[in-house]
Amino acid sequence: MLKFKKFVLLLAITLLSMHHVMAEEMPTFTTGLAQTVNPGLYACSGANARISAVGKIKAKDGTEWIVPANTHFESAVKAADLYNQCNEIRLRRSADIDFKSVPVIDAGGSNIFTAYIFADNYFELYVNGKLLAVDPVPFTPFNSSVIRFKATRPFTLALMGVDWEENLGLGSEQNRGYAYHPGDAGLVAVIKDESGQTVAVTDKTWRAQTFYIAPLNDRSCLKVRGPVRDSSACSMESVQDGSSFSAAHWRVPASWFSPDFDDSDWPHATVFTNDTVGVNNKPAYMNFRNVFDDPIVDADFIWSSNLILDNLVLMRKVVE
Ligand SMILES: [Ca+2]
Ligand SMILES: [Ca+2]
Ligand SMILES: [Ca+2]
Ligand SMILES: [Ca+2]
Repeated sequence: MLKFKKFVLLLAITLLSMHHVMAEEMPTFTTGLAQTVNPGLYACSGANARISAVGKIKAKDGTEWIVPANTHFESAVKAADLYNQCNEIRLRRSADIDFKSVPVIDAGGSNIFTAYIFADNYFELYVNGKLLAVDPVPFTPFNSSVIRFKATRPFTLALMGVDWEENLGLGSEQNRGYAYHPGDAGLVAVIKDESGQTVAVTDKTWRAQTFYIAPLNDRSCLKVRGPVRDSSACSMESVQDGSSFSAAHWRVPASWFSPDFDDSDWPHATVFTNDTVGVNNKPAYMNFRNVFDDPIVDADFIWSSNLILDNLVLMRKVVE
């Protein structure tokens, strides 16, 4: 009898843990446009400025989702600018950085590091579980940032990347003559020590997981196998009316940025070329090619597997 009870208990635990894994893997789908909860996180009158609105959308199961992402933009420290048309800061080269004007944020440790980041469109940087700074321009114009911090190796880098959107909840924007053009993403980062030596770059050794995939004109195109969230069979076409399309959402783990978080089942990052991301006409990137395209340690653009449909991507790397 005792043996049987033990068997039933083990069976229950197994089923519960299986259910737990399944629940984490399968997305919740929403349909159509989200309700605007913030009409614009940030006002910029600069060239090519797009409104960085935030929305909320309810799924059929009652769950609510913030799109394109639930960020710390309003409360967090904004990263210092390399190039930001909204602030009229337009450095022409990395040698023009006035390091004394870039605050050193304490992430626990004794060495000073410098992070250079360009994101399409938005990032939040954590070191050792501490949110250091966020991208000062959520959507466009394209900007680039520099962050200094104190840490001791090894330390854990965690980056949230958001491909912002105009059609909230639908992963699309007005672009190239279409009202519902799925925008693309990409993020590049370089970390140097105080001597100027590169200690980390974004590359395929990072882990990257997507938590928001849109637009989906057909939900069945999305293949979820364990931690793999593969939307490569989904249409990425621009359309004039994508208002009835769907989106897939997964809950962001509470401590995803912590050094203790186990990212070992997340897929490795996918790397993308400068041409694919399309930075050749963007001075926020091109003025700092000596940093981002250093021939000795060349940083790659990274993202999860789909540069177009994956819109909220968490990336992690331990710097040994
Ligand atoms: Ca930005
Ligand atoms: Ca996108
Ligand atoms: Ca984009
Ligand atoms: Ca590069």
